[in-house]
Amino acid sequence: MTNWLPLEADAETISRQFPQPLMALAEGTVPALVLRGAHPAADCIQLMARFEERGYFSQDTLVKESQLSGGPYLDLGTSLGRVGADREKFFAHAERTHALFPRLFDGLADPVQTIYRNLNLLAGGKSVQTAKEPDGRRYGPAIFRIYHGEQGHRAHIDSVRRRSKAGYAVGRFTHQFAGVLCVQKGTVGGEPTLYRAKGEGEIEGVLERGEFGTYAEAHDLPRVQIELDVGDLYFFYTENVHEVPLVVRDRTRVVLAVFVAMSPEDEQIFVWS
Ligand SMILES: O=C(O)CCC(=O)C(=O)O
Ligand SMILES: [Fe+2]
Repeated sequence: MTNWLPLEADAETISRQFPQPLMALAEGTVPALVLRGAHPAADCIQLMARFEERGYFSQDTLVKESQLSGGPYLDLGTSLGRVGADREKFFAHAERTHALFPRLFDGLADPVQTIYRNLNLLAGGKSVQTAKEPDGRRYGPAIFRIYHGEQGHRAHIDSVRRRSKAGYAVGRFTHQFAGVLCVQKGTVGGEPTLYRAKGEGEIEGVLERGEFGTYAEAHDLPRVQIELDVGDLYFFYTENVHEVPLVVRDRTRVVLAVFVAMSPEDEQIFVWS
């Protein structure tokens, strides 16, 4: 149990070690795949400057906290969890994100491409694409999450399949993961913690009651904290309990995140936010 450690390597090396790297995450062989320096740090810094210039960090320009999705933190992009209750609104919002992102990244390395390119190398030959419905409507490609001050993300799991979001195509897949690229490193200690515990059975109630911290201590659950530097990218299984601690940050944490869904027997891997 003590050797539940992230695998740190580049995508090619990881896929030589595991023919199906995502299944190694789903089966809990490793808690996370950590790709250091996946995106140029200089481009992350320039992107941050662009955000500040355009006022994207002001509390009023971004989608605000929703208790339903484990906030508080701010989003720049389209969140199925936050907007998906209204399908029309969700797909219209996603189109605006598809229009905005290329303008945002103009002249810089595209961080969405960095995530998709690396995921492709970890896909075990499957085809990676932004999630879409049978009628062709696209989901958001990725989302920036901005953690100011004391913001975080309480212990939770992410599973569209289990939350059965009213008939969304991504609900058909067996396994769900996240990919997270660090755009600005926040205060140390506020980095995500992953637990070796699926959010099912008695743990569901524990999460709902907000008692997971005590439970994890009492059961001595294996856990890892993933410390990221600017440009580092990591992937993990979101059906394991995880959290972004609510520490006091003197530096805002900014990440670009995607969800990823796959089934062993399905040739497609869907990516969305
Ligand atoms: O930011 C992270 O590292 C993880 C965030 C997370 O769990 C989520 O967005 O659902
Ligand atoms: Fe999550």
